[in-house]
Amino acid sequence: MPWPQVNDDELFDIISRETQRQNTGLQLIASENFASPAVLEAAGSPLTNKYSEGYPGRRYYGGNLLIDEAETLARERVKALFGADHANVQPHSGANANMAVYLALLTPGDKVMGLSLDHGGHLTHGSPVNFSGQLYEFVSYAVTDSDERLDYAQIADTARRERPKLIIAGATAYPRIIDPAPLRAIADEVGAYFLFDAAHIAGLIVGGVHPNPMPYADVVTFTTHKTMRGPRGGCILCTEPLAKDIDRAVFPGMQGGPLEHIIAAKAVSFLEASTEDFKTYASQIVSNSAALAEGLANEGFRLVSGGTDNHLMLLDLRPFNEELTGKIAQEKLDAVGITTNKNTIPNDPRSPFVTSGLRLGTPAVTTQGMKEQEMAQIAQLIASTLREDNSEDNLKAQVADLCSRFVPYADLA
Ligand code: DSN
Repeated sequence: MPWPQVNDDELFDIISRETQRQNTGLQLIASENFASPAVLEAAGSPLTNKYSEGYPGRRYYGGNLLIDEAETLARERVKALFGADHANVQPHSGANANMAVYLALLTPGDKVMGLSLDHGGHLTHGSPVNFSGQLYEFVSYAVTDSDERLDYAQIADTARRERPKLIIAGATAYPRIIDPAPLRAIADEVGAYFLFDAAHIAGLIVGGVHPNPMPYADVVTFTTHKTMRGPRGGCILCTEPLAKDIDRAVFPGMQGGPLEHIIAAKAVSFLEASTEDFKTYASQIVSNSAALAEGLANEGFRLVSGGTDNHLMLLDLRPFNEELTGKIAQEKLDAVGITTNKNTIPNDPRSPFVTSGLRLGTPAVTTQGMKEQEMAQIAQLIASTLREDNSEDNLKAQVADLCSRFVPYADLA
């Protein structure tokens, strides 16, 4: 086989160093995880070579018999996980999934309600710098000033006043359970569609620790790489009457050839998510999150909304140190091998590039096998790093020592 005779040492060295970084540091970004070796294998398979525009049984190219089998497997598995009528597994990302839903259900200019970005929502829920905020008339709802949680009565009032065509639930930085039942009732009352964006919590839903929105929502979107622990990508689930419109919106509406290697990897992750082990995993994510939050509260951080009942928490850094911004905290933690992200908190006086908050999540460390005991240690390491009461070298060594007992990709190192 006349493969190119070049050794791309330059690029593979970068991959090797990134794998090493993931193996040796603490990955606390709430939207990240470690995909299993089987997921990585499918994602790196020759399915990447195939063009398959269309859907199983209706493709624009020949040679898709086996691709059809793989995509059908992915669709059937995810439908069973959520009890959905219909699944589209082709969206390349969560943003694409949401874009396809808007294309299917809305006309530009239509009114939509979503959680505002600076209260924990997502760019595609109407941010003015995103297509969503530019093409549709978004009306934002917010968390309350008193308890920093969603207030369904307040959302209902806004919906009655604004009469949106679509109500979106879901968030990227909201540490509490989102109850789909009252949102369905609100949507019914005002005659709106109801989209639940489960990007962050899909794995918690499938693992049985958060309510399944599928029986309530017209459409559920999610990403496959967060708590779901699959490859990077998106997915749309919907009721039967919307199936054709959703499929048409994804292809040919906004995407061309699907990434069938990634769809195969999604199928693998959906099988993994159907096991009893995954239920244990999902429940441990939440227990770890609670333990980490408690440890951090004991160290003097304020938890937005007072705590967490999912995989993430949002720290208000100001009570710990008035001068400490999210940006500085992220940089200090990076320096010792603890990866986090700065995040605005509700009503943050600082800009999104600086912030007064830090977002932390436990999906990745839970995949590694860490438990409550390790969460207590991580809370101390974070506090010590940000208090600067220990040398950077010493903290780095403690992080490395902890991670050496829970290496995710020992075979890839
Ligand atoms: N970037 C994702 C997150 O970190 O939550 C949202 O798209």
